[in-house]
Amino acid sequence: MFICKDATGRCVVLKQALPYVRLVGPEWPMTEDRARREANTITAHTKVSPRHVCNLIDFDADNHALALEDLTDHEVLRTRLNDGGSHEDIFEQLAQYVADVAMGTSWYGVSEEDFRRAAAAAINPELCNITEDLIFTEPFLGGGRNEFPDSIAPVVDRLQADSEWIAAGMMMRHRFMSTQEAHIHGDLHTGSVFVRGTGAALSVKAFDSEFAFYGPVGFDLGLMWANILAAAVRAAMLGETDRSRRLLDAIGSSWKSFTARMRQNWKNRVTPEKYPDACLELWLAKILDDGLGFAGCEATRRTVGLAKLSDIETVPEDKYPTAATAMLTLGRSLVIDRSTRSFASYLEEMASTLGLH
Ligand code: SR1
Repeated sequence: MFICKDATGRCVVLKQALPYVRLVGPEWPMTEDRARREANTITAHTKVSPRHVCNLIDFDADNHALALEDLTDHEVLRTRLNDGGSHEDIFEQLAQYVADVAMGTSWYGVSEEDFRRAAAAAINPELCNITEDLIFTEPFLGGGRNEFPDSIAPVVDRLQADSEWIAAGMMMRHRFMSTQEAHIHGDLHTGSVFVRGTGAALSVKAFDSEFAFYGPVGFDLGLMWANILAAAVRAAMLGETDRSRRLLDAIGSSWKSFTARMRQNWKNRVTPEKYPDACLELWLAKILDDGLGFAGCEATRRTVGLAKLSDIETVPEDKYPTAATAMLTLGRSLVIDRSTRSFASYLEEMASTLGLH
């Protein structure tokens, strides 16, 4: 990333894809074509959700570089949450972004032929492969890049000996790999969102969409929910019980915001003669089921796998085992029990696990 300013103070941010995974280094080579895929995603998302996307100013294909809108007056959402800042309306707005992308890039938002062409152009095998390994394979089956302290090893060992949980996780993996609903962001955690201000001045912008592809809409919601959960766990560990409760409430209110926006967007579907209103309700039920399951996978992965969360990693040392165990216990419930449980019961379980009653 390069922040480039001219003498008058005008600024663009240049983001260049390296030929390897930045988090790990040159020993993990990675296609630079991910820059082009990210540029395409920003262009597609800007069409349907201009308010919630970091704008693309230009793309240099030869150098795999994006010129992006200057958002240096924003902060990363995770940083704000870790510092105890306001989350009011942020997740509700992110849910609107997910809904606008879900409807605007799906079979319902474009012609079937256009959908197929766009989905083919957005294929992202290498980055999907990272997600499949890091979120769906290694945390469930063990090994790979997993790493966690001895203090939680007994909990992880128990999970990885739990055949019911493993089977349910592998079904989430399969769902991720085989579902082509819309051009999803693909990595919508709180480190992929810039925010500025509060109230009427709030600005919320998703960025870093290099993992985007045509996949299950519930994946974006699920990642967001697991990351809200991590922020709530952190707040509870710091003794901020009211704040923790309000963060958990944001999971419920983001779902409300998502469904309200989907119902609004549904009125503009391109082929209403094919899709009666009942189709939307069935789709929403599927998205919720997926979202909860993916949230469970993300909660687990961010606790035992590569790319952990500062929310959890930086709680006071004596609270870490409780925080990590809460992520793992709730992660397990979200993955295995969905067919027999209501959304409300999950929110209840999260609150009681964090001692918020
Ligand atoms: C190797 S990249 C590790 C993680 O960082 C990204 O933000 C994705 O979540 C990915 O899984």
